[in-house]
Amino acid sequence: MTTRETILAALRATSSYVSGEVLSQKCGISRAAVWKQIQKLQEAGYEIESQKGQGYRRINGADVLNREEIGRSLPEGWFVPERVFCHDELDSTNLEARRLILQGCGQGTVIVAECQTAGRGRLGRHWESPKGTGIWFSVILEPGVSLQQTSQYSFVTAVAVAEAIRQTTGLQAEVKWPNDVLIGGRKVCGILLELVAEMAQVQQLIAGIGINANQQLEDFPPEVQARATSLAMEQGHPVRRTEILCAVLQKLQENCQLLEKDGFDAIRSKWTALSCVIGKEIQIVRQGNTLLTGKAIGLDADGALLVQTPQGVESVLAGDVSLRAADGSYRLL
Ligand code: BTX
Repeated sequence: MTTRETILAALRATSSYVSGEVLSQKCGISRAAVWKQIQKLQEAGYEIESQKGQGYRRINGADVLNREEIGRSLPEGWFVPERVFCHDELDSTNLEARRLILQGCGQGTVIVAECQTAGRGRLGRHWESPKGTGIWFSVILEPGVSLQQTSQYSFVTAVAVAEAIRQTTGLQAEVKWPNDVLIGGRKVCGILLELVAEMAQVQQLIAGIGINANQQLEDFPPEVQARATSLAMEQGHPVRRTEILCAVLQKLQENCQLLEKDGFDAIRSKWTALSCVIGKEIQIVRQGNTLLTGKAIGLDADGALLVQTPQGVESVLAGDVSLRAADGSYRLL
């Protein structure tokens, strides 16, 4: 164990104070050196209280997204601490994933950033990723599938996030085609799936996931406020980001394995049960234009949304969904 790990383990073991003397003995360093380590931990985001004559105490479980914290709760299987890369700031975790793929990183690599300066949404849109409040991360997958099958992984990812949120918070997370996760009709998570392919064979998939965890309404820019929410806003108290992140990784692994074992039908039925779109009157909008209006009735085998229109059933592969409100207007979620 490093000095830092020894100090953290000693502080984690109790809710009361641990004296500087005890820590200095455990680590085999001076009390002044202990104090320096404590300061570094505080700078890294750990809330540690120091009290003259008593020592040091952790105020609460740290909400720090680092390899050490994440490594303690990583699900077994694909993920190992050595392949979890945490950054204070990145342009985009999906771009970093591409760079790591070029360096040879593969399945189960996780890239996390406390903030993104160029967080990306779908269709070239921007994703707000302020510091310290969200869970902005990408996971590299190597499913060995054809180009046509990749869209299935958008649904796998959305199901994994919704299930993880439900399991860790009890909140009624729902999925919206193609792959947003909503609570109470507001977006709590966006997913950007990108692929690295050669000769029609997918080499890697990058599942980019942005979960609004501890923001308050005023933390969102005005144009996003009406359509966004966070887990903390819904729960009324902050959430532990590490716990949510690790639950998503676990569900992602489980659902990828389910897809491989039982095929897309298994994911499709989970997605349909979690969906806030199926059975509803909707419009499909693309670049501000309404493409069609009808009732969402299901997903086809490629993940296209099936919409019953007066002319017959249409299958939609791309676009945004607006839901019909009680007053007959359509609201883009
Ligand atoms: P999207 O195109 O469906 O959503 C983007 C739209 O959502 C924006 O135009 C804006 O209206 C709204 N929006 C922007 N930021 C937020 C936010 N924080 N919460 C709610 N609504 C917002 C969804 O794209 C895909 C987003 C993926 C983000 C992850 S973060 C980790 C990874 N790295 C990266 O660059 N992107 C992904």
